[in-house]
Amino acid sequence: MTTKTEREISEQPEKFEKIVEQYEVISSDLLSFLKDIEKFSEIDFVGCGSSYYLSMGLSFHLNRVSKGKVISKYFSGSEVAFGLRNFQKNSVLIGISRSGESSETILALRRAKENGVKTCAITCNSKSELANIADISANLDLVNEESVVMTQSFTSMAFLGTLIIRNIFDLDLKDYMKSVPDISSKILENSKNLFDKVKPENYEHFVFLGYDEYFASSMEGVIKVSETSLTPAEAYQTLEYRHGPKSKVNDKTLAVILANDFIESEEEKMAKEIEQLGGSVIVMSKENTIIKNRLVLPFGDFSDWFVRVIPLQIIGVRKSLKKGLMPDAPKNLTKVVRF
Ligand code: F1P
Repeated sequence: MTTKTEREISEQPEKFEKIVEQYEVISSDLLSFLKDIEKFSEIDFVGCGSSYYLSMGLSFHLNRVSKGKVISKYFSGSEVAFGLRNFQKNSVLIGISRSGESSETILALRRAKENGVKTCAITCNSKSELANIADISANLDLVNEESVVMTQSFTSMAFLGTLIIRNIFDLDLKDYMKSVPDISSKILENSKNLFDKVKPENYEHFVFLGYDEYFASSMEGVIKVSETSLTPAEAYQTLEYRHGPKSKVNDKTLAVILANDFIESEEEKMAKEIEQLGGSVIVMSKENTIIKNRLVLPFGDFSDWFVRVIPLQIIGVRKSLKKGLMPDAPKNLTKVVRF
């Protein structure tokens, strides 16, 4: 019997196709608002849970693609909602929320508005309070996720946000739009083949490693595995792992390294270190690696950061089912956190 979570994971390529088809309409308001981006002092993102790591990934990508022209920060809903952060004059705060009803994210945007900050939203619910509060919102009502655990909503909002960021800086969208649905179908299939061999569900300790956007993907992997399978999982910048955390490596450790083009050779040395300590490693990268277990992708420039979350979603569900848990009914969690 396939769970809702498994179905929603498998539907991601077709959701990405729909986003490509409807991109002009969905993005037009937000795009025209952000187009002359240099006039803003900062473009920041805010969200909770998965939507916080989504905010992190989008912020890293905006800083990268703008080549320093734009300053972008990311915040959790609570740090803005309860006054730990100040607002910069002439900045924009973009709220990220599947439901559009998370109280901390809503409060964050309310505080921003009270301080004269322009507010935007990316949400899967155009009828939500967040969409209503924001000056401008980009709505993905085509994503109607039933599971508590965010999977296709995370990657769909990340894809839309990444498209808009790349569109603002006139990067080639045509090839990118065409490739993302295709590589996500391939990574679903390649993950199944690899995982039938590696059997991630037999491990007890998961480590996800990467930099920048790929660190955000790794953090999303941590909460996916934690929420669905109640199994220890942690994330670090790849080479940070050797500065202490590797002490926990054992033969039940499975590390997944989301390697990037710029320092992949160093990241592979980390992979070898983990294997020498008795752990197992999977490397996601553009090139074939010396590491036996790998998922090869056409990009290593961070533009595929949300696609790399898909194998981590699958690891969480496989582990959950192995433990006899229900991925559709994660322990202690609700679909929306309201107060
Ligand atoms: C944020 C969130 C989810 C989490 C759970 C509780 O929701 O933290 O990431 O999986 O569903 O809410 P949202 O603001 O994106 O709707």
